Amino acid sequence: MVKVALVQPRSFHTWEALNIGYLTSRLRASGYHDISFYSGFFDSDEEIVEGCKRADIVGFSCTSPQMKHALSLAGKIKRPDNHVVFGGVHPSALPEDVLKNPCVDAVVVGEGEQAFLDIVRGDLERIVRRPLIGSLDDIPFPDRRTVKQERNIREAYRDNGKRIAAIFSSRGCPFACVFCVSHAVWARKVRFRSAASMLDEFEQVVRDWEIDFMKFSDDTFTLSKKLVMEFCEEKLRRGINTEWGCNIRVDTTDEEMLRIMYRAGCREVWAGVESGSPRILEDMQKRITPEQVRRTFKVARDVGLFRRAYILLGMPNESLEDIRLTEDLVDEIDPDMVGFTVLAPFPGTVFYDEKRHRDVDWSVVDEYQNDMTRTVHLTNDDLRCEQRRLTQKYSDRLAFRNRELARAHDSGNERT
Ligand code: B12
Repeated sequence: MVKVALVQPRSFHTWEALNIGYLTSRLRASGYHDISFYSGFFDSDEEIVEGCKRADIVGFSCTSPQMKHALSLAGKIKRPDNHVVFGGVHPSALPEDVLKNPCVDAVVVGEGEQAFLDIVRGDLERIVRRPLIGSLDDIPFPDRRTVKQERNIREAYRDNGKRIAAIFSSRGCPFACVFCVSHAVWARKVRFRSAASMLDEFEQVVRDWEIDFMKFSDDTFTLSKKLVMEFCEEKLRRGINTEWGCNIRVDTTDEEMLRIMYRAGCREVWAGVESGSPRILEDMQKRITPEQVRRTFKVARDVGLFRRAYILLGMPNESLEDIRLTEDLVDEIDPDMVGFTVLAPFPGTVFYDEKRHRDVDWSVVDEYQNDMTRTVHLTNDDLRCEQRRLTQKYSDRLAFRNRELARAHDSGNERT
C-alpha cells in the first residue's frame, strides 16, 4: 500500500489545512488510507522529517510565505526512492521555478484532488494539471480528522473564546483585482456548491466538532444572490442556529440579502474596501465605488452585523492625498474592525517581477509589512509611517495581525 504524508509548512497563521483535507478525503474515497499529516505550526521540524521518512509520496501545500520552510524540510526528506510533490498557490503561480529545486519531483498546478490521486496511482509527470472538477458537490467533504482540526479549534478558542471552523461554498472569483493571486489556482472560473451540500457539511462540522462560529473562507460568499437566499432559507428551515461570518463584496450585496443573512445567523461580514480614492480603486481594477462602500456599511450596521473593512495601502500611484481619502471613508463608514495592509508583490499578482523578486525571502513578507513596496509619491518608510498612524488612530478596532504588529512595534521588535 502506498504511504502518503502531507505537510502544511509554517506561516504566521495557523488554520485548518482544509486544502490538504480535500486531497486526503479524495484519496480515502479511492481506497488509500495510509496517510499522515504534519503542520509546521504544531509539529517540530524533527517530527515532520522523521514522520515523512517512511512515506513513498510526500506533498507540501504552499503559499509564498510557506515556501522557504517547505523547501528546507523537503531537502531533508528527499531520497531517490520517494516522490516529493508541491501544490498550492505559490507552486501554481511559478511551477517551473519551484521545479528547479532538486528536492522537488513534481508540481501540481491548480485544483489538486484529481491530480494528486493520479500521482498516488503512479503518475510521474513533472507538472501535473487536471481540468477543474465539473460539480463541486461531487467532491467529498474535507477530511478534518486527518488534518487534526481539533488543534486549530483549540488555538481559535484560546484567542477568541469560541470554537471556530472554516468552510467553503465556492471556488474561484470572476473579478481581476490586480493584488490577488486566486486566479493562479482557479483561473477566473467560479463554481458554487449547492445550498444543500453546504448545509450538509455545515451541520456535520457543527455536530462533530462542537463549533460555535463558522467562517465562510471563500474569496466572496455573496456572488450569487439566489444561492445566498437559498442557503439562508434552508438553514432556517433546518433549524441550524450556529452563527457565521463571510467575505462580501459591497457591489454584490443588498439590503434584502443582508437581512436574511442576519436572520439565518450571520453576525459578521468582511469587505474589501481597499481605498477611498476612486482613481486608486480603478488602478486596482476593484470595480467598486466609495458610494457602494458607504451604502453597504450603513445597511449592514442597520441590520446589526459586525463589519470588518480590509484596507490596502501602497498602489503604485498612491499619494498622501489618496490615503487621506481612504481615512475619510474609514471615518465615515466607522467599521467595527479594520485592517491596514500594504501591497505585497506576491508571485501571481501583476506586481511580481521575476528579475526583481526572484530571490525575495517570502517567509518574511506579509500583507501587513514588507520593506519593498513604495509608490511614485511615497517611500516604503512613508507607507509604513502612514500605516502606523492609521493603526494608532483605530487602535480600538484593529484586525488581529495589525494588533500583533503594533504590539511588536511598541516593544521595539517589529519582525516577530
Ligand atoms: C482563506 C484564506 C486564508 C485564511 C485561511 C484560513 C481559513 N481556512 O479560514 C487565512 C486568513 C489564514 C489566510 C492567511 C494568509 N493569506 Co490567504 N487566502 C485565503 C484564500 C481566500 C482561500 C485559500 C483556501 O483555503 N482555498 C481553498 C483551498 C481548497 O484551495 P487551495 O488552498 O488553493 O488548495 C487547492 C489547490 O491549490 C491544491 N493544493 C493545495 N495544496 C496542495 C498540496 C499538494 C501536495 C497538492 C498536490 C495540491 C495542493 O489542491 C487544493 C484542492 O483543490 C486565498 C485566496 C484563494 N482563493 O486561494 C488567500 C490566499 C491564499 N492568501 C494569501 C495570502 C497572501 C495570505 C497571507 C500571507 C496574508 C498576510 N497576512 O499577509 C496569510 C498567510 C498565509 C500563509 N499560509 O502563508 C494569498 C497567497 C498569495 C501567494 N502568492 O502566496 C491568497 C492567494 C490571496 C491573495 N492575496 O491573492 N488566508
